[in-house]
Amino acid sequence: MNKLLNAIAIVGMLSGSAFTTVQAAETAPSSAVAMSQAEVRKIDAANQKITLRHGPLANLGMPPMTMVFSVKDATQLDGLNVGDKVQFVAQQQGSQFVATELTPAP
Ligand SMILES: [Cu+2]
Repeated sequence: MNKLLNAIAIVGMLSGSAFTTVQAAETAPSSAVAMSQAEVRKIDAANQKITLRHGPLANLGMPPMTMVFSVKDATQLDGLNVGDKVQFVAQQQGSQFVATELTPAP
């Protein structure tokens, strides 16, 4: 009886640690590079802004919507047109949202 209980306890510990390892492996890469999908609605190169209809932003906990993002450099908007499908990383900096890694969707 004791041997059986020990065996169950060991299995429990093993599966518990395996679960923890899987959780850690899944969390690390997705938070490092969270690419989001979007469609270009408006481009304002003079003000370094782009309006995107974006999908869910997992890293910001934001549902799909249309909103304005800033870009660090107007050259990130070069070659983009209204209606283009793009991917980007959404970042919140204070009260404004910044689109980085902005590239046409593959
Ligand atoms: Cu949004």
